[in-house]
Amino acid sequence: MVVSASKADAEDSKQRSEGKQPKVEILEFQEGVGGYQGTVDTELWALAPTTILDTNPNASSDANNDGGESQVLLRFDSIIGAKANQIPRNSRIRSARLLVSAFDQGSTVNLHRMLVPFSKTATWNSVVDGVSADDVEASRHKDSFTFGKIAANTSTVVFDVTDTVQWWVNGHANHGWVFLNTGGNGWDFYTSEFDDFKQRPKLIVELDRPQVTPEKKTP
Ligand SMILES: [Ca+2]
Ligand SMILES: [Ca+2]
Ligand SMILES: [Ca+2]
Repeated sequence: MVVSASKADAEDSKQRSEGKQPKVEILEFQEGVGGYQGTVDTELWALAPTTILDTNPNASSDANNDGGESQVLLRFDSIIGAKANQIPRNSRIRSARLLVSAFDQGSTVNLHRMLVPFSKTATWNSVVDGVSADDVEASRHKDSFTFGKIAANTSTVVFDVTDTVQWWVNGHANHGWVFLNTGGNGWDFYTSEFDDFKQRPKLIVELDRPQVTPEKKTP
């Protein structure tokens, strides 16, 4: 593993020195803005275990939402590819930030990378008792977390998701994230169905788009 990794690094830097200077670029993904459509976000609630909550304009993560846990799933589809407004494979991700517009103060919420697919119709039961951060359904590792205290009115909360976006660009499947609340004070934000486009979840990615031809696939 170490040998192949360092070999890949060597090839990478060789390619970079031979190629042109990479161009820094910023791509933004927000439902209904700039033609982007591909956000999937929904709440799973243990007390409404078969109810599809995808079309709600807001979602809550809460370890104790009236007696049952609420979790939020969020994914941006079609963000990686060869089109001009997509992140090309082999890009270097300088930074990736997930912004959500929160409107309710809550307990600390952790953001975990999802490891299995989910659909718009996901429910608490369809993913079998909600999502567990067990390295099977979602990563144990937290990408980022909230600090709980936000203003009572709407407030943008930023999550650093650089490592996860780089992981996807490197070839792993993008299954989005799950927001898991550590306590019983629900933390709510606006979803991609919210009327005001500006308050919908937004992914901002700063990247180096390689200007060289993609390297040959290794067998
Ligand atoms: Ca939704
Ligand atoms: Ca589960
Ligand atoms: Ca609250």
